[in-house]
Amino acid sequence: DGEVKLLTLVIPVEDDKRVLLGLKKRGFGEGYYNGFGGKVEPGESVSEAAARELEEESELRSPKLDKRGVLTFHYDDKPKPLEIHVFRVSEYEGVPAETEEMRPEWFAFDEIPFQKMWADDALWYPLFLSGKTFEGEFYFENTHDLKRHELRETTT
Ligand code: 6U4
Ligand code: NA
Ligand code: NA
Repeated sequence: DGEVKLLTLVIPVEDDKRVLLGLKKRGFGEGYYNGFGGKVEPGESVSEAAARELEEESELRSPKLDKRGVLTFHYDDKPKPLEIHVFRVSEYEGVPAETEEMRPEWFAFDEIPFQKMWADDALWYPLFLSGKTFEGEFYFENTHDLKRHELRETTT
């Protein structure tokens, strides 16, 4: 067990115009729109975990997950920070389907429902959508209140 908990977040992008988000139906972040993802399991690489969670939660399969950023979240009510690896997917097979965890929906880049998402998303999605790579740290209180953050673009 490391000092952080590793998670993945996969955001399908279509024609550089729309993103596929899912309304999370259960668990951590229930009620928020988010990308698809979850915990990295023992024996899995981060990108294997990302591909598995994308398929489990949206029924899409992708041969190409493009790592765009690493975000570290400090929650005052969780023992370890969450280190979330963010991937962009622009090639995939399948049709998005509702699963036990997520109800998928396409959003135009300028209609992303940030008021129904984690507070950090409005800060880093602009970098993600413009094709940049990035890293950041976010500090939350009471699970949902973003108190401070650092965010920077990285060079690939
Ligand atoms: P179970 O219920 O064990 O199957 P699992 O699918 O492994 O869970 P889950 O759904 O709890 O994991 O993972 C949380 C998801 O929420 C990951 O994709 C990361 C994402 N997430 C957590 N905090 C976030 C935040 N502040 N901003 C964000 N995504 C966040 O955009
Ligand atoms: Na999940
Ligand atoms: Na999981």
